[in-house]
Amino acid sequence: MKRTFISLVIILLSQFTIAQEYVPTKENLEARQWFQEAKFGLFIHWGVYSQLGDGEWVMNNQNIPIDAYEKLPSFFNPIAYDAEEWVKMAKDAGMKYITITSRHHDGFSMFDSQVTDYNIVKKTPYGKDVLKQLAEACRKADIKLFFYYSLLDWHNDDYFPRGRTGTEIDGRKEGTWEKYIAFMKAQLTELLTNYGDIAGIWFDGHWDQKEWDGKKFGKLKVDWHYDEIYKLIHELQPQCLIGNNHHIAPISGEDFQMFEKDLPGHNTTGWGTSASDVGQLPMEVCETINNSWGFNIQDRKHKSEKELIQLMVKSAGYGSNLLLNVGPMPNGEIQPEHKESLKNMGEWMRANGETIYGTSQGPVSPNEEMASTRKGKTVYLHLFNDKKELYFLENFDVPFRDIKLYNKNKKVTHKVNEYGLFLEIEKEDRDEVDTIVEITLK
Ligand code: JFZ
Repeated sequence: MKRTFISLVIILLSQFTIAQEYVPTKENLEARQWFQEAKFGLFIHWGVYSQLGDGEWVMNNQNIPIDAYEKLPSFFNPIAYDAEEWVKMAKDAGMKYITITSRHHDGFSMFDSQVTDYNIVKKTPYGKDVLKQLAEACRKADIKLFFYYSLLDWHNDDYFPRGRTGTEIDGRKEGTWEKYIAFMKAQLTELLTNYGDIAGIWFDGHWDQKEWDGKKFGKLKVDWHYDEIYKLIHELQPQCLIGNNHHIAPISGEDFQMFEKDLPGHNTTGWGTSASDVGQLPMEVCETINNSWGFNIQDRKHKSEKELIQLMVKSAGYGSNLLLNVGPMPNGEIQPEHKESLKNMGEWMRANGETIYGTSQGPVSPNEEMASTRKGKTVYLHLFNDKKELYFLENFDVPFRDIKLYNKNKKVTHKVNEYGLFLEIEKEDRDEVDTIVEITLK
């Protein structure tokens, strides 16, 4: 009798710990609110890989052995790196935050770390902490800073069992998983102690430890110890937002959900997040300007200004942010084509940012022709097809007072019937990139 009672208590207690859900602090909830309103950020992929001009996966893609790859830091010397210039570029583009790779899959730490010598201060002729400089520049300019942090590591022997990538890299040894987890915790502690307030940690690489049959993912092979890692982060900096590019539904302890190269719920890449895994957290879409994250000298597929702006507007139409990427060159400069794109986006944002910042998802869900955002009693309808005169908003039944062109004192001719709302946009009023219509609700 006594024994059954004790075991019952044990069972109840253990279930209690399992069921213990993450409760975000007040600071964290405020940070989420800020994030949701920010709408536009700069993603930066920069590392010793940038020198090869073949993207951040070059170690895996070219199967570069450990000892060969280790030569890269020895001549990494970004003499043109100017953190304040990067921050200014982001700010002029209308961006509110920066997310930079602190350590990518190649395992090289772009910051001063005491728990590995494989870092920018110890192994490069440059010898300075680039993140520190960026953190200071961000603080001065009132831009928030996030750190990308790779869970997967092609260089650290303790990343063992290895995942499904980097398997052909020669020179990897077999270490201990628990030591790897301890290493990550120590580095995250450094990142959240030595750089002031950090707005968020952007994890990536979870999927490396999933079984893969060439078509779809199977089950996870390891324990990432997210419970401990997430707890550590929130204890060090409660406001720090945690996101994880795992492409599954949010895990307890996370504060935002990201969508890689896809709008929320559109799994066009095939390995992205499926519609059923879209959660309730603030969202972020991340995308490249050309087709590469890390600097790629052969990639000329730069998206047009129109594509980039429409992508941002569509993201906002889902209530999501857009985190737009640049891959700085090895000297620390950003390629001119991408600087130009950001400059143009900034111009657009200065004129039309009111229809993006601080808005939430509007009543018309985004499609190829349009998107909508909403702020209080105002709906901003964004029309993308300048060849079209008549726009039809199916089932639009939100009572409104007035419909006019944004920033122009001109009413829009419209008609409501049982099918929805029809708008007529004269040719002279159509914009090649985005014709914005303002609907004032009742
Ligand atoms: C990941 C990184 O691998 C990439 O280098 C970049 O940092 C991007 C933002 O995030 O991209 C992925 C993520 C998942 C897969 C492939 C690339 N996947 O599941 O095959």
